[in-house]
Amino acid sequence: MSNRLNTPNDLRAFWMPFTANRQFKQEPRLFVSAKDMHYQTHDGRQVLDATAGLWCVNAGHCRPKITEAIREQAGELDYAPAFQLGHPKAFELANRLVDIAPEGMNHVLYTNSGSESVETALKVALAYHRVKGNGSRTRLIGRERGYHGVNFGGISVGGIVANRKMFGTLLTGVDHMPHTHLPGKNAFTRGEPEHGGDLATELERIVTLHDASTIAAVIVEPVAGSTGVLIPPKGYLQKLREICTKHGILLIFDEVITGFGRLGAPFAAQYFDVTPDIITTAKGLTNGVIPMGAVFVTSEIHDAFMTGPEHMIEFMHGYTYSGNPIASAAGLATLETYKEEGLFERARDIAPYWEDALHSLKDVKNVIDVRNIGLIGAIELDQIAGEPTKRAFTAFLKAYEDGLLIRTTGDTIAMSPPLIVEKHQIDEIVGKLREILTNGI
Ligand code: PXG
Repeated sequence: MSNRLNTPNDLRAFWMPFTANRQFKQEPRLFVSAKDMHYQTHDGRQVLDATAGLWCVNAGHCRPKITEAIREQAGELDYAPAFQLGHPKAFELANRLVDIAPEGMNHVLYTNSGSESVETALKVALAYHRVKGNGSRTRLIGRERGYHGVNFGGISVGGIVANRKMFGTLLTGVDHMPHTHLPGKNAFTRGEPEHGGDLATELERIVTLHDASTIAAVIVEPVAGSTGVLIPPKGYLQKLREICTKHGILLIFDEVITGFGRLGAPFAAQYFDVTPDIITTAKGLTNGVIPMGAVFVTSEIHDAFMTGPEHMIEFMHGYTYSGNPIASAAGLATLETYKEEGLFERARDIAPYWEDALHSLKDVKNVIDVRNIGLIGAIELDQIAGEPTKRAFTAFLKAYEDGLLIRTTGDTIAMSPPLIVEKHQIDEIVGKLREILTNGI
């Protein structure tokens, strides 16, 4: 294509997601290609990706096996109807997914995003109780500062005020546990914080208030990502599991960012050795390359639906693109890449180096906390008085100019590099951050 432009001639038509549109359009930041750990910008610069895109490109960019699988699938079977028909790769992928899932999570429903995985999980939970004859279990419990995507169920159980306040009354019958962020006690903790495990007992209080017979499910991110990386205090997730089991409440782990090796195990459930009843995933499932999500459920949940006449649809839910052939091919090639290159183990092995490197920033100006787990890290900055988010956003812009991609949320810098990151690249990330935070903002 001879007249291909690297810079579109007009940026106005695209109303960009979760973006300061006016700022962006004055100073656009466009990526035009990527390879392994780097993006290339429209003005010809290399940018080191410390965020795996948006927490999704776990195997690094433009990996040959995944690219080739997509190319081949697009030429062989482009689309197959998802309802009452199928194609082999969707089944094959489900089997490979179940192989790496926690024991007992033997069934998978497909979606196209993390947000849809959350909606699907909440609907499965409600319907499960109903088919079991417990139709009074309709309440959903989330957590303050939780992020579960942007659809109505997700923002209802979510706890990020800015994502909720514009959109009316949301779902009814939702309650929230307190978040677990205790900076006064846990600042600069390496890994799981000591303090705050007892906050799980707040769930008991909520159960007492509403009565267990009205509660369908509790949903949490094992590690809360979008709100600025909140790592579960020691014992917290185990305690949530105990309380849910005791009261017959389903426990949903939203593993959209923790899934597929981010913590050095396939899922956070295995990392923390806590098995929920439902796991939501997306992002790393296809290396972020083709939109796809998957919701894992136990046999107990799946089998509860398999009753009634066999010609009847058991669960009235699904998407046109559930298990889309090209997404399935991308998913299979992604799982093969993770396996062949031992990327989950790699993440586990390099995590201590990552931890040391991040915590070396402890004494840098305006750094008020450093948090880390697996290949996730956060650096919280002191807010500029009266101008929340500005310090971190300035750091983001400076880093981009300096060839480093970071994410910011509030005044926290969040990072989650691809699992192929090398030690010298970790040094580069931390070196650039030190320079920016010391001299740039
Ligand atoms: N659940 C969780 C836990 C997530 O982190 C979603 C659901 C929604 O996924 P979709 O695919 O619908 O966007 C997410 C998404 C960030 C960031 O920088 C995080 C997400 C998305 C974009 C940016 O924190 N998480």
